[in-house]
Amino acid sequence: MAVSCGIIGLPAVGKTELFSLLTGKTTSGTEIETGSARIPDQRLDSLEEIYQPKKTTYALVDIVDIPGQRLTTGSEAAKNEREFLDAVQRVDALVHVVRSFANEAVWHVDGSIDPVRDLDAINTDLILFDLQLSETRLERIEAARKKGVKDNDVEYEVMKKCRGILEEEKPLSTGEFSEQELKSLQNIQFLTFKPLIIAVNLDDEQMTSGKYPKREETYKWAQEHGTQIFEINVKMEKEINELDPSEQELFLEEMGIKERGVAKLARAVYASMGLISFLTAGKDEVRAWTIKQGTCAKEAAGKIHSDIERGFIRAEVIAYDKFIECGSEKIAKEKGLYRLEGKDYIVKDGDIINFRFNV
Ligand SMILES: Nc1nc2c(ncn2[C@@H]2O[C@H](COP(=O)(O)OP(=O)(O)OP(=O)(O)O)[C@@H](O)[C@H]2O)c(=O)[nH]1
Ligand SMILES: [Mg+2]
Repeated sequence: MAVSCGIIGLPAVGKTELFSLLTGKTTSGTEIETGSARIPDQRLDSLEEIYQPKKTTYALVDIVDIPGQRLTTGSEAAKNEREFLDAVQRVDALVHVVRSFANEAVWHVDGSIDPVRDLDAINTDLILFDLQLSETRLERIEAARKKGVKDNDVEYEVMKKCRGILEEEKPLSTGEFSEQELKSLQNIQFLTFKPLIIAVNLDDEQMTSGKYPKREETYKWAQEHGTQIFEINVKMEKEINELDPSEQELFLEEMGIKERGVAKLARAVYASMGLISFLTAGKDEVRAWTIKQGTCAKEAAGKIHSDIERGFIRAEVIAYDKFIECGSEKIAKEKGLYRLEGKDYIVKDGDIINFRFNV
C-alpha cells in the first residue's frame, strides 16, 4: 500500500490544481478525489538503461484532494463535514497548500496574500479539531468510569495529557509519549500527530526571482514547527506538462524550476515519515519499494511477497552507487561487490537487493 497524502488548505489556493498536476486527473474540485502520483527516481531510470527490463515500476504516493472548507469552522452541510473529516483522518500525511501567487482574478478568503497568517489559521483549525476529539473521548471515558469501568487508566491519563497539550495550542506531534501511551492512541486519528508538509504555491515571477511576501517568516514558521516545506509553481508546471517532452527541459529551466514539484513532495513526505526505498533490478522488472527506515532484510522481503519473507535465506545486496560505478551486474559480481546479508540486516536507502528464498 502506498503512502497517502491529503491536500488541505484554505479555499482557492490551488489544491485541486496541485492534485491534478500530481495525478494527471482532472476533477470538478468540489468532491473529495483520490489519485496516485508516480515518484520520479533517477536511479530507476539508470537501472532501466542498464537492464532494459520489460517494465519499470516507480514508487507511488496516493493523493487525496480535500476541498477547502475550514476544518472546524465555516463548513457547510454536516454531511460534507463528516465526509471531509473521514477523508482527512484516513491519510498518512497532510500537505498544506499555501497561496503566494498574485492573481487579481482569484479571490483570497482573507483578502490578501500572507502565507504565515494562513499557516497559523489552518494550524489552529487542526489543533481545535483534535481538542474536540480529545474532549469527546474524555467524556466517554469518564462516563464509563462512573459506571465502574476502570480498565482504561492508560487511555484516560494519556487523553488528559493530549488535551493539555492542545489547550496550550500546540500540535500533539510536539508532545513526548511513551511507547505504551502511543499504543493506546493508535486507533485515534488525531490530525496533529500526522506529519505536515507545506507547499507554497508561487507565480512565475516569484518562482524565477525566488522572492515573495513573508518568505523568510514562512521558512521560520516551518522550522519552528519541525515541518518540511517546498516551493512550487503549480500552474506553470501544469502548462509545461502539456508541451512536447523535448521542449519541457528548456521551459523548466527558463521558469526557474530546478526540480519537479512531485519530486519535492516525495522527498518531503519520505523525510517527514522516515521512509526510504530499496530497489530490485532484473530483466523482467526494475522497481522501487518503499519501507520505513530501520526495516530489516526479512521484513523488506515481505514487501515484495509474503512467501519471500517466510522462506527468506539471504539477501544479495549492493549499494546503488557502487553498482553504477561498475556499470553492470556482471562486473559488480566479478569484483565481488555483492554482499550476502542475513535476515537482521538493516536495509539502506538505495540498496539493490536480490532475495534468495525457499518455499
Ligand atoms: N496564478 C495562479 N493561479 C492559480 C494557481 N493555482 C491555482 N490557481 C487558480 O486559482 C483558482 C483556484 O484553484 P483551485 O486549485 O481550484 O483551488 P482549490 O484550493 O482547490 O480551491 P477549493 O477546492 O475551492 O478549496 C483557479 O482559478 C486556478 O486557476 C497558480 O499557481 N497560479
Ligand atoms: Mg479544490
